[in-house]
Amino acid sequence: MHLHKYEKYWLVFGVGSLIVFLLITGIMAFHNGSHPPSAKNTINHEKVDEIAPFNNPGVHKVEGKDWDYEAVVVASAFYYDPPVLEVPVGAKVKFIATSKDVVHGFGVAGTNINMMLEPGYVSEYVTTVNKVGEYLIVCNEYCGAGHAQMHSMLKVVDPK
Ligand SMILES: [Cu+2]
Repeated sequence: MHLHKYEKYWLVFGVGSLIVFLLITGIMAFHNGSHPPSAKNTINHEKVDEIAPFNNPGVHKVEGKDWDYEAVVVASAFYYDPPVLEVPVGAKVKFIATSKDVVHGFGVAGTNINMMLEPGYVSEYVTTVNKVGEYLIVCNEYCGAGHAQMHSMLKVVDPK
């Protein structure tokens, strides 16, 4: 079979991109531990307010874990509880979030924090935010009429 020179280039480019994308996905999943919400961590979405840790949303200092703070967030149409999260710069933070009604997003602009919050499931992400500033948290999953107004704020502060 004869392949034109440019056709070969495109084939190499296409297969090469596929391999690169699979490598990125593999590294993100197995090395950086970035996973979609696991079916193992479920919650009764009608009783979110009564179930720990969601009965006490906000940022909490924790001891004896691989992270320093837990930021607990409850999303519902069309707001986040709490409306503002404040964490010290450089701290390792575990974001723990869920939804009380429909699918919401939890995207922190300017960082790599981006989770889908599904009713009945708990989404978690551990990261360190190394830059002081105010980061807009937006809902990036269309959730209804108030979707565009659904946002909150992550404040990364210097404790000194
Ligand atoms: Cu939304």
